[in-house]
Amino acid sequence: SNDVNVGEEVEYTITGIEPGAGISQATNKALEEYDNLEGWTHEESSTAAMLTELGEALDNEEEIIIAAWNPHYMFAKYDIKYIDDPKGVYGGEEYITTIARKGLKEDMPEAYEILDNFFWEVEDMESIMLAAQEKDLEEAAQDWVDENQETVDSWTEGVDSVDGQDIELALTPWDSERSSAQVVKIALESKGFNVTLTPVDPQIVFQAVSAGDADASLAPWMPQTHKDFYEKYEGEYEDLGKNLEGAKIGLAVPTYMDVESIEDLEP
Ligand code: PBE
Repeated sequence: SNDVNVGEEVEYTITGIEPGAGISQATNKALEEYDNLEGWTHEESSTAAMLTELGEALDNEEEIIIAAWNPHYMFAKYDIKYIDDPKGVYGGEEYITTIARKGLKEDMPEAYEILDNFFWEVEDMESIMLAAQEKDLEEAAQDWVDENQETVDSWTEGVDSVDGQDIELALTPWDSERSSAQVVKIALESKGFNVTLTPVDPQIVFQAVSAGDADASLAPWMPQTHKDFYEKYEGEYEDLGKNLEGAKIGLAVPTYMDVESIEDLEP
């Protein structure tokens, strides 16, 4: 409400996540672009720490402003809402895209085809992330594959098997990307591949695939979240197209907070 200064309540701090995340870059930009955020601090730490702080704030009905995104279980588990971003620093609807090193199509056409075919829905990814709250994410991914064999078959159908070819996928450390990588690992293994998953920062995903150190990645969020990295390495990798639509990043607050827009935050 208007008699409470939200800025003061949250100590003029936005609770962020890992410094290497695209959303952290966006939050740094927001602090520059919104005049009313002058003097505010972006506290970067980790996703786990942010979620802990969010849970504690909700338990105590305290105010908090977090860096948020979906697909993620945070919107199912906690009563939170995105706030408006009239300057569009966090973009609008995001998609996740698949990139491959140059030459993969010629070197490993079977893997290329599976990667090219891979596409799933927000609900698919989220069901693994939710199940992974109570078991290993690897196990949750295997369960999802078992229950969605037709979808997985549609990615591998007509693709020849190989005899133990090695393939390395670079991913980012968030559960969304751990889920997609794990599911595609299982699909590739069903066709005889030996799959290594390498979690790195978003920038390193692009660097590794561009250098040919990794064969492919399912992790880039576009058109905004990883735009700077995408453009920095553009032309040095191949974009195979969307593997998921309907993602989003932004700032979020508990629903009991009377804040609708970043512009509502007082300097
Ligand atoms: N995320 C989840 C990542 C990409 C996937 C939104 C936290 C990021 O900001 O880079």
